[in-house]
Amino acid sequence: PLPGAGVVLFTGLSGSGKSTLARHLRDQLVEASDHRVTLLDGDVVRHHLSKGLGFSAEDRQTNVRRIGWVATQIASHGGLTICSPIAPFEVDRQEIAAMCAENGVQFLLVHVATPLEECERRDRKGLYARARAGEIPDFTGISSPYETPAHPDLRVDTTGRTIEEVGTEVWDLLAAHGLT
Ligand code: GGZ
Repeated sequence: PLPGAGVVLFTGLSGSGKSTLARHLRDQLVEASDHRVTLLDGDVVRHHLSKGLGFSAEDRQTNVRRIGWVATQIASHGGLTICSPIAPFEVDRQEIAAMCAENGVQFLLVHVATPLEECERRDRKGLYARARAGEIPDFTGISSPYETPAHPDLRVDTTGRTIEEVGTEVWDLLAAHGLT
């Protein structure tokens, strides 16, 4: 595998802290070593790469596999890609791992395991309240499943912790795999 190349996938519920952790990691990597880092955040991806897709199981699968494919392409040419979709299904996460393996690309899975109660308490965008009210169908954790990753490379819960604290654990994981 190319040194410093890889795919880091943050998976977790809406409001778990995935995007914040992903951005924090990107900033740290750029600052530390000017890594060629690409951030594929859930929100941004859905405005570009996956525009028009919804939240049915099939559309999520398409979304997550597209992210995985792009991330693997970038990494196979020496880049480091950080992705932060919810990626609620084990089979899709495994598909990304398989794509990486086929291309000789390092893959790290980080489960941002902030519990539903905490994500719902934060409800930064008011989406949980709307989902509870039945205004958003197929909402992850409420009316659509989230399959807990069985063997992530790292599991972190952001409840009561700062991004810097949790970020250190993520950084150490990447460092241990030669990605910093
Ligand atoms: C889950 C939804 C939904 C439904 C809109 N279920 O917290 P956010 O707002 O900013 O991030 C969530 C984002 C999830 O998109 P992903 O592409 O990451 O999902 S997946 O990996 O499952 O394809 C949330 C918002 O979109 N959102 N409707 N029904 N999240």
